[in-house]
Amino acid sequence: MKKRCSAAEGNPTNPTNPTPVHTEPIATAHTDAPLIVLVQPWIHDFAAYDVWAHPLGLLLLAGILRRHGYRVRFIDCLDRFHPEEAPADPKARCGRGPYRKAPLPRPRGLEDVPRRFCRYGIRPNWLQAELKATPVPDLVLVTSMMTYWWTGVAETIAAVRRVWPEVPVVLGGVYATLCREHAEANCGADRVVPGQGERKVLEAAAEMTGFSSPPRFDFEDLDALPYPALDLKRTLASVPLLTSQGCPFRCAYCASRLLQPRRRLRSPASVVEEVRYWHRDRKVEDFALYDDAFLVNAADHALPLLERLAAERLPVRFHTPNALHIQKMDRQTARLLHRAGFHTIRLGLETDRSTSRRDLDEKVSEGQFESAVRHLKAAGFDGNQIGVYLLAGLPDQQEREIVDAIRRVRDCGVSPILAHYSPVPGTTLWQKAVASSRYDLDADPVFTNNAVWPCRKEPFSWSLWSRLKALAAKR
Ligand code: B12
Repeated sequence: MKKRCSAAEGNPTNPTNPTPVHTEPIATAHTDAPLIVLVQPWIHDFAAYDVWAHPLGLLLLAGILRRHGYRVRFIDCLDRFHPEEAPADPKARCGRGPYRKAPLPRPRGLEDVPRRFCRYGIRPNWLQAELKATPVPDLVLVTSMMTYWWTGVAETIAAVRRVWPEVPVVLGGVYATLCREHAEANCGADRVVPGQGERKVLEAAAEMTGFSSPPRFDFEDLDALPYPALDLKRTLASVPLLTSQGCPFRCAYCASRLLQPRRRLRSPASVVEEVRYWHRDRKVEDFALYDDAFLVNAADHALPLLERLAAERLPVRFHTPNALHIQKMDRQTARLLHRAGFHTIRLGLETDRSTSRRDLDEKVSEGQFESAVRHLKAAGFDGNQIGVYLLAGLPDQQEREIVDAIRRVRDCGVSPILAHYSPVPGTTLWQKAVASSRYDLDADPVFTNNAVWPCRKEPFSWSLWSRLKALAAKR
């Protein structure tokens, strides 16, 4: 393999210069530096909708690679604002909306599901044209999210290989972490790198391109990392924020601890600086928090951060598509969320069970949900700004339990949002899910797709789903 110049030789950025790296997201790479193409793959699913979704992990890695002297390009198979699309009204370019979709045959074993299975994202010939228009890179990095989207990942990698057969492809992300062996056997990548990628991506890139670039910052310090390279997106309709990583709760259905094993916090000052940056330089007005546990350790984290955001008085909106912890929602927190400009609030009630809840989680106890909603409303939030996630399709879950939970949420004047349960390997609930499924969940992650109600035995009643959906949507 060709030995490249090192970043220290070739990159005009002086590594000893203390300029804050995260405020310099524009490439400074030498033209001889390796080119890395980062790819967000297609989604294959029965339903998919963009809810402030960004490949945050992948773009974080792009930022890190760029800081280390690599040249980076980003190809987004989910780009809703692709130049080949009919031009949208600029005002309609918001952070939520439908992806383009095209029907596909249902995956083997799911032929009986009475719903359309689709590829979500850009047309294959648009991807091919973009690949052909890009100089042949030294390395391709592909990310992955939901485990059951793996066929979309495999299709994307195959498309990349058709244009660049000689270029090594590395796969990482949520699916690669939770189903490493499956990914190694089925996705067509040269290498699968599980786990958090900040340091590992540099090691893999160095090994696969022969370019040496010593680490430029302490990967343990979240404030030292560059901002995610969101500037590589053609349209930046919103920005995802990760103010903390990990979650101390050990909920039986959740994979957080497998993906982000340690709880780590960014400093409030660095988060505010990042918000200011995207708003000032890219005119972004919508910010989505991706934290698993934003309100945990609130006295040291969320509260001082919210105070600072409120003091900034920026004309921006914050959204929490990943739910907030109900038990942490007190009067002060609710008021600060409102003053700081939070616009969309999602709470994780998950289930209405009280006595047997401990098998699932210890997130909510008696009365806490109603009190959280009271605090939010007293702080100034309108009922329709507050959505409450309810898990539907847990092993052994009865219809009655979901109906009661929907009613309980509606009685508080806020909106129930049914979140279909997707069993995740490695979580406490996995074996129970396997035992309760009509599919062989261990055989193929596509069977864990939440749209197929994987934890129900035959005969499965699709009309039950329609009834629950209608009940949740009722005004
Ligand atoms: C934010 C989030 C969302 C956001 C959207 C995020 C998005 N990009 O689309 C919202 C709230 C909308 C969402 C929705 C859903 N989500 Co979600 N979500 C998350 C969450 C909390 C964080 C993901 C994230 O961005 N993390 C931060 C970034 C920095 O990490 P990362 O992407 O993993 O990247 C790191 C590594 O993976 C690696 N890496 C990534 N790419 C690559 C590439 C290479 C080459 C390498 C080397 C490394 C590498 O390095 C990165 C840095 O360390 C995860 C849980 C978690 N803690 O990860 C659940 C999670 C992914 N979601 C999950 C689920 C189930 C859902 C829903 C289906 C929930 C529902 N029932 O409705 C929906 C479906 C969304 C849809 N579009 O259809 C599950 C996935 C389960 C599964 N079977 O795969 C998770 C794991 C939560 C859980 N239940 O345990 N989600």
